[in-house]
Amino acid sequence: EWPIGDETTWKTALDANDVDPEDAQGVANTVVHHITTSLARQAGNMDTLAAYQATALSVRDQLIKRWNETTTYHTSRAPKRIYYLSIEWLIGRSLDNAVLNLGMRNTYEDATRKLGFNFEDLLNEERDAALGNGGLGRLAACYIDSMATLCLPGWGYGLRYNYGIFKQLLSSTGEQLEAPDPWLDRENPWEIPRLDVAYPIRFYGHVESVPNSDKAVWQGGMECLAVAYDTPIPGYATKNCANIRLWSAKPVQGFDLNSFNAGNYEASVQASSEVGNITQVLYPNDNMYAGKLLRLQQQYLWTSASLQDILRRFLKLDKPWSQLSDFICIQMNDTHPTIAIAELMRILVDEEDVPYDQAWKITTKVFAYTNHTVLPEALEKWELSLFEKLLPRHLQLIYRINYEFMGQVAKRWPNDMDRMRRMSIIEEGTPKYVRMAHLAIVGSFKVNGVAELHSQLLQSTIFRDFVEFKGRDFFTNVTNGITPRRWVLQCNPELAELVTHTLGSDQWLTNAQLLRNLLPMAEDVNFRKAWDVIKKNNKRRLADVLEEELGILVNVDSIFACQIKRMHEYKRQTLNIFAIIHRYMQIKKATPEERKKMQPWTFIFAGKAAPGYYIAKLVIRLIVNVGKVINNDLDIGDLLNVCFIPDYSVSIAEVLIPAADVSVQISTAGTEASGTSNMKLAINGALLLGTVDEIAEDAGEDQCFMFGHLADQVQQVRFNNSYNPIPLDQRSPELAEVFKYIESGVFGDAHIYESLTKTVYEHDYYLVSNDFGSYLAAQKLVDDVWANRDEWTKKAILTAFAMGDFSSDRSVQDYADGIWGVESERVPE
Ligand code: 8GP
Repeated sequence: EWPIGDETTWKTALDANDVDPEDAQGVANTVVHHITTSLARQAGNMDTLAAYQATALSVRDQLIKRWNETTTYHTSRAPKRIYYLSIEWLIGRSLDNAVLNLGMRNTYEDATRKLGFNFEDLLNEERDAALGNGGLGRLAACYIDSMATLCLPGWGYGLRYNYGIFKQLLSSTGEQLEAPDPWLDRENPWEIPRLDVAYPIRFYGHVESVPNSDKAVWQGGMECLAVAYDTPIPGYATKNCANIRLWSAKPVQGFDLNSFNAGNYEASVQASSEVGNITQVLYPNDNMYAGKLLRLQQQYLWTSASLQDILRRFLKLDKPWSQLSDFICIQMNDTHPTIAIAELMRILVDEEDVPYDQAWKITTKVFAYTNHTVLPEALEKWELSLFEKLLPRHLQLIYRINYEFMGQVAKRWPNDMDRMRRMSIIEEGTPKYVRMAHLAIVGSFKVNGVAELHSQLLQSTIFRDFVEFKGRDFFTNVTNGITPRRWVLQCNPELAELVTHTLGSDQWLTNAQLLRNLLPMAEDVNFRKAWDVIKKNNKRRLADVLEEELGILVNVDSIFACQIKRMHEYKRQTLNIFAIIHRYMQIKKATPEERKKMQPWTFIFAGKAAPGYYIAKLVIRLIVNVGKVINNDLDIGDLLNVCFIPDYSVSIAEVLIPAADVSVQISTAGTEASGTSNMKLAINGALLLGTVDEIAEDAGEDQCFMFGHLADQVQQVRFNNSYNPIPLDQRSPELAEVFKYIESGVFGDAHIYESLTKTVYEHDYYLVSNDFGSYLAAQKLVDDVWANRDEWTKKAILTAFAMGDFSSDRSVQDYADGIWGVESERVPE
């Protein structure tokens, strides 16, 4: 029975709407339709921005149809669903990716050309959705692409920040300046506001216990709403479309009625703008915990709204709570959503009348936690007093969780007070803290690291006690991955075409292991030629950008060595820039004959420093100023260039990565959980110059240039640096020379860099001096191989085509099989 109105009218209208534009004319029709309706423009009055917007809206129509079909299909099938909770989604641009995944790239290109526009120009009108800092946020974006492509019934949940990661500007003296990124100013064609999907969120207030029960009543404080905005994510070669639901904070009412009545109009408006603050801005820290109240508000608003949404969907199934984990799994991307564990307990116990013990059984079958770092400064721990003020009921529940947990620990290890102190969710001391990683472990059924070595280190260091408590099987590894759709097909179309042509099909895009079939092509002269042409084209494209944007002319026949990632001491951009200075000194000293034998390099850096991270910002300043001297030194010809590309973003990465010859991955051994730029660079044929890296196993150590102390040596070296220090000129005479050169003022006032060099002169926690000599030696090996370009190309091909394991499809399938227990639900054609 048709619910409302006349059935024939409805069905005819639905059918009429259901036409998929199949050819360029059909697509052009939809674009023009949006120009004249959605944009309210005269057809003749168009610029590229308007053309981009109309094109995006036309693509969005396609996505929404698929989104609807997927939702309807999954609702009818009622499968187990996976929800991926990530506080960051570093999506980048969507238009190119969407038309590629829809298989409509050519049609859209044709259609817009016929309408008088160059498709590339339209693509460049789009602003990046930069709702993330770095690896963790981009990982979430790759994973949702894979979830859609693998047809998994899954959604992502996050926050709709009005301001994404800051724009990085450089002052004339090379200092990083931060400007806001109001990415929504131009409207975001990819989002669907769901103003009807809104959940109440409470902060502060007080708790009243209910006698003779586990329950409590949390009331008062401040209430606001979390409103949903959806971003459809199309899978590749499937109708399935996943969703990222982002929450925006809104006041419950437009104004506070009390102040309104009192005639205090200003105060009433102010109250609502305070609420709006919650989702205003992304915190710009990467691998560094800041402990701000607003951040905890963000975390709670996001996880509470997501849980309410997830449970509402579950409740429609009419199943008992005991079956919750048969229908849902929640993956926590780091500890940021860990408060969800206490929130689920609160909902079950306080609102759904589930007894505490039963609620705990249900809760601990639902959550899984991914750890992304062993760095202690990145582990979240909230000051207890702040936590208690904002979320009083949650703290009570955490106390109870911890009480029961400590009881179990005491039972296994009686009188081991030290162990209890180490493992407790509450860190004793002044002040006290709530340790989110401990809560995440205690409340989850599975915990994983993001690379083999990282997962091992987790178990042998920061989570060691928990391994003894939970057993080895509780901890697992899921090595990170990247989507070959964006990171080959979209960013390197010529390489993608070569691969598809040689393999005779594009199936490698959904089964990246097929790339291995191309390994023998390393021996094929013609293939190598084709490969070199593509690399050269990509290098030219980047060189044009460097000339246009930075005014730096680079030698496209030089080795393009890219270190593109957040600025961080552990990532050791320092090691790289010091080695560049060393190279410059060598060139300056060399005779013309010797110079002829030297290989030309172009070092490319890009990355943001957290605004409050003084040393990281100083490193940027040094790189920029070294670049100025070297790039302007006519004497050295084109043997060396140094570029710092400001405002690194997903879009800039898409230009840099296909052009790289060398992938610089030189963080202190054991500090980088996984790294993902390494995977993108390798699959595009850059050779790995690095300390430990899991991809070296697949590529083969022969293909890579590895150097430096290993993870298990780091502690000892650190100890020696601090307690049995040897003067720098003995630890590394080369580095001591470099420092003297800096101190001589060649790169500007030497005092500026004192606090940076001091970190090395003194404790050198990151082993810059200890690894310097072997880093130089590894670069020498790079020089030698570059001198034999045929050998180089072979290595590049062998590296790229061994990268199948690092597809995010493999990672996500590992999660689905090993942790989530969800299966593919492909929407029928
Ligand atoms: C990063 C890790 O540093 C990197 O090794 C790993 O590949 C990546 O996560 C994905 O697993 N960590 C972060 O991006 C991070 O801690 N971000 C903070 C802002 C939360």
